[in-house]
Amino acid sequence: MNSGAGIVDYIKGQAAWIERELERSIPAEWSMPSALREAMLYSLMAGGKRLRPILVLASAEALGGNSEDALPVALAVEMIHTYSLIHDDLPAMDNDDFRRGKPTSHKVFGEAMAILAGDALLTHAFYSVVQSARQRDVAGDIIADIVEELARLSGAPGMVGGQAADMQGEQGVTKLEELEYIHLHKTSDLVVFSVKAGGRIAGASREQLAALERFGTCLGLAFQIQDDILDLTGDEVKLGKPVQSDVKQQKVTYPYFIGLEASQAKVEELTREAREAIETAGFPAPERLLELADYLMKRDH
Ligand code: GRG
Repeated sequence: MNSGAGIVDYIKGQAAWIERELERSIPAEWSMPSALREAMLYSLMAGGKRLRPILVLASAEALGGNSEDALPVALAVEMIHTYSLIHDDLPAMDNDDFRRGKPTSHKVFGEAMAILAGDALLTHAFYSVVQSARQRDVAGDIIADIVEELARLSGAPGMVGGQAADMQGEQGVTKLEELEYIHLHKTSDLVVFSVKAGGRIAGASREQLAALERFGTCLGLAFQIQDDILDLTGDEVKLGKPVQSDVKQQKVTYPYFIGLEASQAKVEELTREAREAIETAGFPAPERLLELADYLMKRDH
């Protein structure tokens, strides 16, 4: 799909496909309270970069696989990401009123329904992955590996653990290693899942999966540091030292520890390392993955 397009058109095309499929991903014949369906769809369809599902598809393509076969897993990772955002925005966590330019789920549907919409998206993600084993030409043991990895990387040793560490860290992250732990789990783990799952669908070998894991880890960390940089660049920034000493007012981010310029250099270094993991692994069609890594490093939103 979109094989001749530039990377921006590729992203737009894949995001549009993903959005069409997300919109019809909750079976119309399933009986459920209409407010729950509405709340699930409200957040699923609220926009967003669709980075993780695009990575699933691009990774399958990189190994010569069929992106149609990877689609249910791509939708699943976006469902997990969306649930995490709904819960992250709740008063008990970040207490945000807006997400992607729209009122957050709990502002529109109330806290209880927002929690339930998140729960329902989490479980629906696993439904989507398993259903694909039945409907498409993907072997059951590959699906079992994907389900196992999705549970691990989105769960306690993965994204949820990263979020828990972040919550505890609000009392004061004092070391860069602590921040890196949070970033690696809160952000990188779903990116790692995405690229490995796409690879698994395309029949990746153990070595190819190891290359994808390295790629995803570096890319996820680079993405998060870039996010930290973009958070700051609107503010007054003093290069090379903590922007403010008061951690209650100043979010403890990568630039907080090493400054803006060193953070930018770190994003470039991680992107190089991510590229190298793929370039040395001899994938049949790595171009889109490599272009995505470069695109994310240069993004400004
Ligand atoms: C509540 C279990 C639980 C987890 C929450 C995703 C998350 C973990 C928190 C959101 C806050 C945040 C900045 C997390 C770091 C990961 C990240 C950069 C999320 C935003 O992802 P994007 O930029 O979002 O891909 P869009 O809106 O484009 O989908």
